[in-house]
Amino acid sequence: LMLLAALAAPPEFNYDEAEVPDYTLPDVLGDADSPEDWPGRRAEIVRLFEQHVYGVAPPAPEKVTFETRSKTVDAGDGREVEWRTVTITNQTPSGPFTHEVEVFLPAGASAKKPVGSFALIRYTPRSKDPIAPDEPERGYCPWGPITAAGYAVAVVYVDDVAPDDKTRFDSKLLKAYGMDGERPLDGCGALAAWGWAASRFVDYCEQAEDLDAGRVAVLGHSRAGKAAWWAGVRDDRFSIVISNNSGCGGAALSRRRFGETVARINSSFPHWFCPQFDAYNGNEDALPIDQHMLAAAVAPRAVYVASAAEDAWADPRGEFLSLVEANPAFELFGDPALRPEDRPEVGGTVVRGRRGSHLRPGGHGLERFDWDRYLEFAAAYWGEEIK
Ligand code: GTR
Repeated sequence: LMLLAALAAPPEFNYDEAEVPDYTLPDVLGDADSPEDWPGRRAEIVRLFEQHVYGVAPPAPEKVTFETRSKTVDAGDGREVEWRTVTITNQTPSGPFTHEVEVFLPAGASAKKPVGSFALIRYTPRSKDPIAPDEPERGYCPWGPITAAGYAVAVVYVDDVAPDDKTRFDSKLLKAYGMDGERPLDGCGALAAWGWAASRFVDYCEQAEDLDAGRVAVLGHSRAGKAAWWAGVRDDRFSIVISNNSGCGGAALSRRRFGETVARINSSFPHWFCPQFDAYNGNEDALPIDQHMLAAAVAPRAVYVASAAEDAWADPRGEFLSLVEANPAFELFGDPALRPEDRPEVGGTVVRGRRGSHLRPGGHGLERFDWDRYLEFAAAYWGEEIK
């Protein structure tokens, strides 16, 4: 499959490890050398990514309100699950702006026993591929097994926030904030706008009695994985940040130029990043950051990288190396180092302190195998037992 992909790809794409250029990564810690220094360094890293990669997202709304409607659905194993649609209304400079999240909650969730949750960023329009109340084992969102493990899952639809379309991505949220049209160099791209929407789900958890705002993991697949990787850094209320096959502009190191490159992603998806990111097309060594600094900026929270063995376009090795290169930040907090040779075999998992990773057999996707690993990692990190 790798060979086929290599043959099919135009020759400028490299799929040969031997052809990865030598590179030097920017330093993670800067002047920081203690946990006390870290928040300052973290803020610098966030600012660099806003300026050079993702752009500046709108601020958190001054006021946000929620309306919910619920149904009880059958998880297929005799359990009842609450299917709750949350309509989120944000007060913006141009008036109310609404978007929706769908949450599946285990029956035991209550004010006395609030549950942890997974915020799943979903870019496919709901109308095209709705999450169905009669499909508890749905591939990308198996809400049956997730709720059986005692967690909620929230599908954060972002098509109504920033459509995944270069001509319309700014027609909703960014328009509401007067950020549509010609963008400054650090103008907000679609990925950052999607992350903004995921943060509104944490706002909801902060006031919903049956969801624990201290235990929210953020994830997404592929382009939504890139959005989750950045959202989880910006908003430190997320407890666990998960990259599922996020590749270029997500977990993968840009300087490796393996599979998808900065130049390629900017030409295919000019609306995902800020205009300044174009300056690094074919010029990755000039980036003042690389994607490992996002893994680092999650510290001292938990971060997880999931790759798929046949997903060469996303550079599975480069995704794992981001976790490794985040060592200095995690070591500040007493975590053990992760080494390149700790990279899991196909089908394997590695967990070191607050960092975890697996290499799923097969290609690009968010599958049950991935979810089972996330449930295990979350339970271990949150100090719980899987029910
Ligand atoms: C591809 C893109 C990747 C990844 C993927 C996806 O076309 O090159 O960066 O985002 O789409 O989202 O499935």
